[in-house]
Amino acid sequence: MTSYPAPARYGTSSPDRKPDSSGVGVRILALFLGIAVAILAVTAVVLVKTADDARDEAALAAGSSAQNGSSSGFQSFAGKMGGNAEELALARPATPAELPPIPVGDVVKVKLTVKDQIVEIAPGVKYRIWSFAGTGVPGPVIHVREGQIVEVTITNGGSIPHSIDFHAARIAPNEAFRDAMPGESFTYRFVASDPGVFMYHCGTKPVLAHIANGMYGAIVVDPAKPLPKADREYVLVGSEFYLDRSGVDEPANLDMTKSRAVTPDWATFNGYASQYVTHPLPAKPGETVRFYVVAAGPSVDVRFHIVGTIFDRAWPNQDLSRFQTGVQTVAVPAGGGAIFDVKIDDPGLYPIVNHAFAYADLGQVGLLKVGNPKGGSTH
Ligand SMILES: [Cu+2]
Repeated sequence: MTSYPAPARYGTSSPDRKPDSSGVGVRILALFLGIAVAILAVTAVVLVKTADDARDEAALAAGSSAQNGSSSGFQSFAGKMGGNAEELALARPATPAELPPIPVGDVVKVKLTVKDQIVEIAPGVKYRIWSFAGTGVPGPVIHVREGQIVEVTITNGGSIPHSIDFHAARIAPNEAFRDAMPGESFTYRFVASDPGVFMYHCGTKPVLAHIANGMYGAIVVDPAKPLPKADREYVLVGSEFYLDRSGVDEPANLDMTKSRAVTPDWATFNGYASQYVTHPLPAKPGETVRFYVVAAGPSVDVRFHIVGTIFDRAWPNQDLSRFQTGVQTVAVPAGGGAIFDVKIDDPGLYPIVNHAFAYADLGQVGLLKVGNPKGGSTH
């Protein structure tokens, strides 16, 4: 049987090892160790300092993000309003959200004269838009019935080429959606063959800029076989804005870099941040309220949700062949539309939000005021 020698214990000197007879060696070793420790200590201090700086920067960014709604590194003007923001918001009448009636006749004539305009998109925040009809942003809501002919005349009263692309049309876009030069006017027709709620917008390059500058709107095509009866019908067009300055002292223009990075300063329903918080959309208890929602973007979806209730019916992507029931939130994609029915019995203030809350925070929020409730809203 072979036996192995027990291993030398740690710290005990092996009898084979030459005892360190030179005290000088020990001292040199100690010196080196000392220097190494000092270097490590200095490095540690530097690292801690760097980490602190990074943490400070992160905190700063987070702080400005909370205030400005962006941590992208772009300068954000989110939340920067005129001094008397509350008064300004109250004094400005809300953009009408009610669905307008359907014009009679087989042909519905839609005449749009594009115009450069300065509008307010939030209290005291001015922005230079390219307006589809000289009536601000979004363009007018168009309401027709399935089977009607829509005759569109676009007149370009602006300073650069523009066009109009209807998502409700089945038509060769190179003809119908072509550019109208400044001063030019032309007409095309399409049959409203597909019911639902659709976006229309300028399709001139760069489309991102033309949509970001306010060239969009909604067209509602009622189905030939009507939807279940609704007591009230509202149209909400979601969109976001990218500002090159605050817009408080002088009107802002589009910041194309921010729009490419999808770092908006403001998000709205019907072109003005939080306008239906200041001026809630009314309903009576027990009424069926229908919402036609379009996400115009240019790039942000609307995750449509009403706080405190559940949609009784939802037609995602305006597929009217069926509806979903008991739905909490539906994503309306940028460039898409959806229809929602809600019936609320209890009086109260029910927040209407983009449940991607970054955008609610930037102004894509409103209130449905059912009855005459007491107290303020929660969101
Ligand atoms: Cu345009």
